[in-house]
Amino acid sequence: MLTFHSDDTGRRRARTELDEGRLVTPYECPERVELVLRRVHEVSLGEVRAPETFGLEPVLAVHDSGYVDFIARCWDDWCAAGHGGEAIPTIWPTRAMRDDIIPEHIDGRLGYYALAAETSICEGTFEAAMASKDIALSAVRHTLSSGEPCFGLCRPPGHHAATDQFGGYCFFNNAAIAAQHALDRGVGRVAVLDVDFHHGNGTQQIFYERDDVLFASLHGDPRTCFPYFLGHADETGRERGEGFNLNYPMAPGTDFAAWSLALGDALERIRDAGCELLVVSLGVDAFEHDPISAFKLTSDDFTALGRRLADLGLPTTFLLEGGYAVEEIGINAVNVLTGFEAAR
Ligand code: Q9C
Ligand code: ZN
Repeated sequence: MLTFHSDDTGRRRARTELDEGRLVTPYECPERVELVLRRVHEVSLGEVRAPETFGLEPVLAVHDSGYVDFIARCWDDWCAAGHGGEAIPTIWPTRAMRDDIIPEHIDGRLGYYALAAETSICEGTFEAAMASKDIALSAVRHTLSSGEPCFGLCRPPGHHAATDQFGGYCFFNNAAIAAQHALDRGVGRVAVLDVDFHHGNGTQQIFYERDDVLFASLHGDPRTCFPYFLGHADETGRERGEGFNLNYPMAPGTDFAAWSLALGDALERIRDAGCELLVVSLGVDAFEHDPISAFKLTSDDFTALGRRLADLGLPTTFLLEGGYAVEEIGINAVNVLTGFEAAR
């Protein structure tokens, strides 16, 4: 299987993440990509190629232009304001305030465009996010042109990024950008299957009123898990999108036996919907030893997941999302890919 990778993903090297009341070294770190890449080589998965560059047009197809502009300028504006640390939001347009006037000051803009406070913006963040979406676009283009599966070693991840919000370590929604690109190139319907431990709130929001993308997400129940405010089972889509959003929230402690029942249901619905392309939001933080997640999947379960995905028989693009057990991230992500290859 072909892998797309770029060293530019390493241009985001944040020093801070607000975690449990302390500033810690971010879980979402450049080493994640290095270790997955090492594993790709170890198992001889296949060729590793640099992405093409696609510019902002495919980003603007799913994100708000004011938001994209904010991500591009945030770091410079933060520095120009004389702020010494990394950019962390401290105020939001909450229920008791107005959200119809976008502030001018960077502190206000940061809160307007942020969905959470753990994702510090630092030098190189925009450049890394650009590389990440170029990887996703290159991967999906390869799948479309060849019919072959492809792996996009995306970083930063994307599935929490909404039309006009960043957070949960995500800036541009790589899977949504790739899915939209496929639609724009003539694919009739795309399935985005999100197996990351966390609900893909951004992908859900972007496609919520549409029937050309079927979004299915298996995740920790938002009653107790990030992102807390989206991902319940009764969110099934709106208007023509009704029935094209499928959430499978599961309790902390869920193991592969229970998780794979939800997977089976999602795969059946993807099959029934007549999707022509599968984009997998491949987070591997459902792993039993992930430091910030609560499911109990083993490394072998990820191989089994890959085999199950191959059963669909669809052209498939895998895009890396989360996964923070740095020791095992390469094994777990690549196990999905080798399981898929072995079964197709
Ligand atoms: N104490 C992805 O997996 N909450 N994002 C972290 C740590 C944010 C995860 C809390 C988790 C975001 C792409
Ligand atoms: Zn996650």
